[in-house]
Amino acid sequence: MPVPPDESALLADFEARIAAGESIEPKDWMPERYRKQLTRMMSQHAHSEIVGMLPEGNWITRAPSLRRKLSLLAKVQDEAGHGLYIYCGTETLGVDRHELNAQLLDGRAKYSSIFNYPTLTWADVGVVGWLVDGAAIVNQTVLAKASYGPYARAMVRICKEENFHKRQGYEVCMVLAKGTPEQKAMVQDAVNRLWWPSLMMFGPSDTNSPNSAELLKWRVKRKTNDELRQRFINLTVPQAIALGITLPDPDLKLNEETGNWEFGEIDWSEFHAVLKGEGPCNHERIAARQKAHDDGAWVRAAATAYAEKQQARKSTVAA
Ligand code: BYC
Repeated sequence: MPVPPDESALLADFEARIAAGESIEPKDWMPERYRKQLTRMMSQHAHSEIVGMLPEGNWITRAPSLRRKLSLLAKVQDEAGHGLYIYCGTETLGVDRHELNAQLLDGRAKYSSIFNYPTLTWADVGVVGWLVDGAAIVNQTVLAKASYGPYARAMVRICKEENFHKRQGYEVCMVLAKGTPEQKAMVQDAVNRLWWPSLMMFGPSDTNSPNSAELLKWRVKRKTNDELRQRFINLTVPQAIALGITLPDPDLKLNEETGNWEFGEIDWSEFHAVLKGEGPCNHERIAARQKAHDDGAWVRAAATAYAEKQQARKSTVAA
């Protein structure tokens, strides 16, 4: 889109600041496209954290021991915190979180495809921590250097917590993989189901990623979808080997020259079907969020009434 003449100097200054590695802060001038792209990406991220509580929250009452229950509870609460933290960050761009929530509930906004898959066994909780939080860390460590200050700072704290999540997940997998043959088979089955969807978390391949060019130009993204996916695979294959678990990809092989684990073709038709709402749990997830929204109506009404009362009291004192 052509830039109006009076904005070209502002844009040049904005891009120079980004090139110099400066942070863009909420009150700074920014192009509308930058604001729009960040709002889209950050709100999608916040929704993912909130919807991401559902597949694991499903196992809190069935965790196999008190220790497991406590760490799972803590992890799911952390995800809630991450969601709220990122919604706050998104609000610094001038959008209201009620509007963002409305966009999630009516299907205008996306959330990560991975959370449209079910968690069928306790091993899934371990594998989600290992692979899904592992993928999130790879993606978010780079976002901690994003050009938008509030988002980058949120990522620093979130990554610390995601590291704990990943370790608890990997430890669950380790205990099960060294347990009875049935327990090991449970981990293998969970990996078979969740490996490919975890790779899809990084988004479409670079040749098919319409938002990447702009986000890379403005240093919101610092690496491409394919670069991060490859990094995740390189980190994860040795962890699978250490567990004695086979990743469900017969084409996976180490390229000694590049040091990369080469991998097979991702089924992009599955990815696009999940994005269109045709994943195994899309309806269930949105129904759960809609119910939470409806059940929380009285809390919002009470908070609004309280705020109005406080405001009225302040006005009376001031008069
Ligand atoms: N799922 O042009 P592209 C977490 C959409 S971790 C759904 O490459 P972009 C958690 C994309 O939005 C997960 N949609 O987009 C972990 C775009 O559609 P629109 C959350 C996806 O933005 C553990 C279209 O496909 N993390 O929360 O350049 C426990 C074209 O894609 C997906 C983040 O959100 C997907 N996997 O790159 C609990 C990280 N991939 O919007 C919680 C922040 C792509 O144009 N986000 N799409 O209609 C990002 O890093 C980037 O937005 C992405 C996509 C890499 C995800």
